[in-house]
Amino acid sequence: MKQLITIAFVLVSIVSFGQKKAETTFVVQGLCGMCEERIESAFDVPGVINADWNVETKELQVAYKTKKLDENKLHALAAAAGHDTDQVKATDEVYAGLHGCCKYREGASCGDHDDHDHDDDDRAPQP
Ligand SMILES: [Cu+2]
Repeated sequence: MKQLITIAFVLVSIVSFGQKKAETTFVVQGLCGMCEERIESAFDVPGVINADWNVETKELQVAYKTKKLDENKLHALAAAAGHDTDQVKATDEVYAGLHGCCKYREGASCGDHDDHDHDDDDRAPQP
């Protein structure tokens, strides 16, 4: 019985020791599937466990290791890719490099029409 308690205690310690992860959700401006890909690949860095941006709500959900990253850095990652967050704005230079239909500041719209020609979801080679 005593042994069992010891084992349980050790397990709890291991679990809480491993909990150097955190999850956060914040708003990242963007418009379409291209934005989603751009935003999520911006979070393809060491320390990020998972990043998921929702085109409808503009909310980015990030699971990250607190040892490597903090919330400020996460906001900076989105801004570096050209997407404003509620805390950090992208520089005009980076923003200018976005695809025309991704210019969220001007209220551009990508998804509203069916014939948009940047359907790179499957990364098919362009002729
Ligand atoms: Cu876009």
